[in-house]
Amino acid sequence: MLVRVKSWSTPQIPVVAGRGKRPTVFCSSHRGPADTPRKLKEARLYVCGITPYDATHLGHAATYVAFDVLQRVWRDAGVDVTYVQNITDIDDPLLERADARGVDWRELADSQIDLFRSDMEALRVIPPESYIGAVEAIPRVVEAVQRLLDSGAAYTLDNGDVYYRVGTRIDPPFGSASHLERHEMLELFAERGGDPETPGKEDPLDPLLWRTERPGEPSWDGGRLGPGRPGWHIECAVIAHDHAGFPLTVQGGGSDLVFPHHEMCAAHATALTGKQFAKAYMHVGMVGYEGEKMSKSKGNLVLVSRLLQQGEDPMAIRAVLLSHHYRSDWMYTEGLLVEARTRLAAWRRAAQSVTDPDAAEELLQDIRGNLVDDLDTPTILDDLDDWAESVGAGGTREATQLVVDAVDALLGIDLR
Ligand code: 5CA
Ligand code: ZN
Repeated sequence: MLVRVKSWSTPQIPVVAGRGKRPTVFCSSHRGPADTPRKLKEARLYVCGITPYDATHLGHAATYVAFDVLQRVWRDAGVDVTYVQNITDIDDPLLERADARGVDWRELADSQIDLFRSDMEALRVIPPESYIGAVEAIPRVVEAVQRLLDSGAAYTLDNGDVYYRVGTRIDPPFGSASHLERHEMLELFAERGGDPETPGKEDPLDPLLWRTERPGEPSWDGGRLGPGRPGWHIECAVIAHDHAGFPLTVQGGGSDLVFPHHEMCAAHATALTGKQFAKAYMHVGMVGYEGEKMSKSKGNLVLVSRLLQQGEDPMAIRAVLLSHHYRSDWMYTEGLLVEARTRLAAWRRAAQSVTDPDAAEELLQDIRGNLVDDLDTPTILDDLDDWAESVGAGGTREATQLVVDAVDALLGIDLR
């Protein structure tokens, strides 16, 4: 089969002297520190990828840069990382947008995936080893849906659409990823792509697994399911299973995916394999603009590609993103970019100067220490400001190089 989707090229990552510790990250499911093994050697990281229309806005970029930092910190601690990301290259919102623009959905998806890849490259995000489109995963999704039907975890409506039974007995049980009350689940389900009102469903929360062919919509061979196309959550469950394996060390994405997406992925995964889906869930706060969550549906977007076109330095964009803790919600303003440019210029000037070796060593420990503590990048950027003010009084170029390498390897900010 032709593999249509390629990831992007890997940035150079300098080796930094010594070794960092494994990070303690906040797990949204435990609502506290994730209980990853202290001696973790291999990590499986799955981060929910884009639905390719109107990408890449700064909210997407914040999410992928946050997990990029996680990956860098793991690598610095000697952890071997398997990183998988999907592309939701077939789904209702993509088809609706293509229709509205009067373009072919495949062309829309391809052009947006291209933009996303070049944006990620510019931001120096380490690419996933497996970058998998929903479309290429369809044969595996069909097998999985068929198995869920055969085991009684799914049912077919009169029109042929297949739904997952959220009441299926699984361990860990449905609800244990998000810990939400049923009324909260119902509200979020309706808001975020679910269809509580569809007649014939056993439970309003049951999510779609396979949508049978409709006139004018693309469809694929579904074997005994009949022609159709996959639901959203089963896509990520299957891709994560096939390319990373369960349990994932971390399942990641923006906080808009806590429910229903990650809860349903977990349910599908456990119903299919008997295994826990993920040991920990990490969710990045929502980036907003002009008073609202930045989202494709609202259209209040600041696109990375547009900033780059206007000549913006990608490292300044990265500095804006890292100046907020990954878990906090924040509003983007142009002022943040102006501030980031000034800081970056100061760090670059400092990178041309000499640093006291003890101060450099201390800063390296400080960077590592703050990263280990749930990726506290804002504190590190403040400490870099202090470093930039203190250089030049004496010291060596080698000491400066140590700082430059650490900032590059651990934060992905290139000061050259
Ligand atoms: N394709 C699905 C995931 S399988 C999806 O949510 N696509 S997306 O294009 O809408 O979003 C891509 C990623 O960016 C997701 O992890 C999402 O949670 C995150 N994201 C979307 N909007 C924002 C935002 N405003 N701030 C931070 N992260 C965001
Ligand atoms: Zn996903």
